[in-house]
Parts: sequence; C-alpha cells; structure tokens
Amino acid sequence: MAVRLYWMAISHPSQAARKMLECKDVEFELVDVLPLSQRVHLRLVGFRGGTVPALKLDDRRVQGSRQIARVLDERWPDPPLFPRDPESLARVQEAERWGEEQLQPVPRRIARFGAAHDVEIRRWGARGQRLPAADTVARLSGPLVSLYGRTTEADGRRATEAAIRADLAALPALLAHVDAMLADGTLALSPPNAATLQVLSSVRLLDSFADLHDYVSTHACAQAARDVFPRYPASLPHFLPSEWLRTMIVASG
Ligand SMILES: N[C@@H](CCC(=O)N[C@@H](CS)C(=O)NCC(=O)O)C(=O)O
Repeated sequence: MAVRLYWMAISHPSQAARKMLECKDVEFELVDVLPLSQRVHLRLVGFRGGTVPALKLDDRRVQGSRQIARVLDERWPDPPLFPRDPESLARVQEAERWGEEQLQPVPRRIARFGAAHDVEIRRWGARGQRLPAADTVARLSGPLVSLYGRTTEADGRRATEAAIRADLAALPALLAHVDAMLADGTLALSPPNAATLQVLSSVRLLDSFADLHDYVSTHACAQAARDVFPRYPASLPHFLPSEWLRTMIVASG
C-alpha cells in the first residue's frame, strides 16, 4: 500500500494530517510542497484542488484535513480519530468543524497579511525554505503572496487590515474556547482525536508568532499544543503594529 502526504511543514492542517498518520502508525512518504507553489504542484500530481494537506492512498486522492481524518479512520480504525459513542462523537465532530472553519483561518490569514506587507517576513520564509537567492525571492514575491492573501477563508474573510484587527480582537475568546474544550475532555490528548489535532495545530502556529507568543502562551492550550506538536518549524518575527496588539489585550479583559 502506498501512502503519500503532500504537505508544507509550516502549514498547520498539514501538521495535523501528519500527526494523524503517525497516530495510526502507518508508513508514509512525505512530499514537501514549496509555499506558493501548491496551486500548481498539486494539480500536476492529479489533485483537483490546490491546497495542502493532500493525501494519496493507493489510487485515491484526498484533500483537506477533515476529509483525511475520515479516510484514515475508515482504513485503519485503531486507534480511532473519532470516538464511537454517539454523544462524544457529536461533540468531537462539532469541535473539529469549529476548528477548521473558525480557528484554522486565523493564523494563516495573519501570516499571509504579514508576508504580503513585510519583506522581512518573506525573507524569513524564503530562508526557512533554504531557497537560493532568498533575498531576491523575498523582494520579488510580494505580488504572488498578495494573490494568496486575497483567498476568502472558510469564515468569509480575507487577509485585510480590518480582518486582522478583528482576528486579534477575537483571539482571547477563541483561545478561551479551546481551553474549555480541553478541560471538558472534548479535545482528548492520549491519544489525540481528530478535533484535538485540528484545533491544537492552529494554536501551535499562533504560539509561534513572536507578536502573539506572550499572550498565547498564557493559555493552557498552548502547552498542550506544544506537547502534541513538539517540533513546529516556525517562529515568525514581529510584524504586527503594537497598537493592533493592544486590541487583543483589551479584549482579554
Ligand atoms: N481547510 C483546509 C485548508 C487547507 C489550506 O488552505 N491549506 C493552505 C496551507 S495552510 C494552502 O495550501 N493554501 C493554498 C491556497 O489557498 O490556494 C484543510 O484543513 O485542509
């Protein structure tokens, strides 16, 4: 059986999908997709959409972290990514849906906003990928990055200043919700369920923004995210204006 995961290390749903495969103890091959190349790369290898994570399982092609969780559970039922009793299952599915639609877009949008507006973030990204001529790539890639920033996310927003300010104001409530789902056991940790991986991969990426770390790390979910994803290869330099960050602190009460 051939299992191949197309992923980007910085992509939080990609990290979630990788962890799902590891939890299943399945042998798989990782294929690195270069950031900003995914819309082309994935179509060249037969996927319909242009987003990572993307999974090839024999002849089957599956895209999207939630779809991947379902296909993996179907093929390798143990350990399950979804609980079997109906009440817990409904809670985990709802948490997973919330995680994908409401939380997952936030770090991606903030990162895209930073990359579109700050050459230092693009330089950081290009160096992280060990690209040749990283400085030139950083200078010239602004328009392509902006194109990705115009993507409408599942919550209906794009990477605009207004959306980023709204994300920062919403962050305290989002993280409080994650803490509550950890406390009531919806986000199980041993083993992690599909909602745990969906939600904590986003928390882990948020925690790796220099601008957000001090705030995110005060939440219980930040430590849980570090435990589940100990090696997250991102550490985004400061780029958010401090005045915007104050909105987040004020909203946290
Ligand atoms: N909700 C999808 C989102 C996938 C997604 O947007 N992935 C990003 C990287 S984190 C991507 O590849 N974006 C490319 C694009 O927007 O065209 C999932 O959970 O798999």
